[in-house]
Parts: sequence; structure tokens; C-alpha cells
Amino acid sequence: MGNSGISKVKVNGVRASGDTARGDGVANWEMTITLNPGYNKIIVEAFDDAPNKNSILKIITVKYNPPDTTGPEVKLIKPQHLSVIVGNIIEFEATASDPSGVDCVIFCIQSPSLGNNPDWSGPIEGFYYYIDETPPYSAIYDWTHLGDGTYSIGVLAKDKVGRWSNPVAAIIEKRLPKFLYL
Ligand SMILES: [Ca+2]
Repeated sequence: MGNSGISKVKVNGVRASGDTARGDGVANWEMTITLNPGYNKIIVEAFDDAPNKNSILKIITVKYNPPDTTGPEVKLIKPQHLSVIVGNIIEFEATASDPSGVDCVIFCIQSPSLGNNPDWSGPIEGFYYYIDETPPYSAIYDWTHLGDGTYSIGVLAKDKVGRWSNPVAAIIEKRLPKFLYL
């Protein structure tokens, strides 16, 4: 600012280091600031060394996208934990969300065999699984081949940067319709 020198530079109200210069010199000031996720406003104010300390103010907006280190938020909507299902079809439904986007949702059921479920894969550690890559996240499992009893199911999700959610586990009970014989 002219040739009256620089008396100080403030960044977000705090003086920067190396913020003075004489005459028409240049102040190579520096300042380290911590950014929050999202938009950050950085206010830089420079003052010259004239008697009335003229100042100039610049506002810089910086968007900070922090690295994504966590998997999606996933919720099992159907079937609910400890629900009793009468009939041979399980309808799965889940929601998943992630700042990086959801890559896929995986439904699984612990079962001794696949049964009539050609779209399902496995088993991995006793679980057969179905991968859904597009919302709404859902699956159908035919458990005609399974007897009455309790079964473990679960859902988990992966985001688009390869991070997995924790699995959400649930227990469901299969109970075949009981008929009354007269
Ligand atoms: Ca993520």
C-alpha cells in the first residue's frame, strides 16, 4: 500500500507472523489456521504504516472436505429385531447414507443352505448374502427350506471410498402357520 510500509496483517483478527515491511517492501507473512469441515471464511486485513494506518480487507472462502474415514450409517428397517415371520418369504429393507455416497448395501442370513434364492451368494462364515447397489435397499429371501426356529440376519453397507459400516445384526423367528384340525 503505497510506500509507507506495512504495520501489521491480521487473519481472522489475529496478527500473522512476519507481517511488517518498510517502505515499498513486501511482507511475506504467514499464518496457520484450522479449517472446519465445509465452508470457512478467512478474513485478511492489512494495515499500512502511514499515520492513520489505512487498511484493506479481503475475505477468502475455502471449502474443506475432510477425508472420509467412516463407513455409512445403516439401519435395518425390515424385518425388525425379534420379529416373528409367518410365511416363507422374508422381506428385507434398509436405509444407508454416507457423505461420500453409498456404494452398496448387503443383506445376510445365517442358513445351512441357499434354498431357492438364485440372486443370493455365499455362504461366508455361514451367512448367505444379497448385494443391492441402488436405493431403496431391499431384498427378498425365500426360506421355505428352513424349519421353524430363530435365525440371525444382518445388514451392512460400503461407501464409495471403500469404508464399511459396522454390521447391524438382528434375530428373527420363523413360525409356520398353524392349522386347526377338527
Ligand atoms: Ca464414509
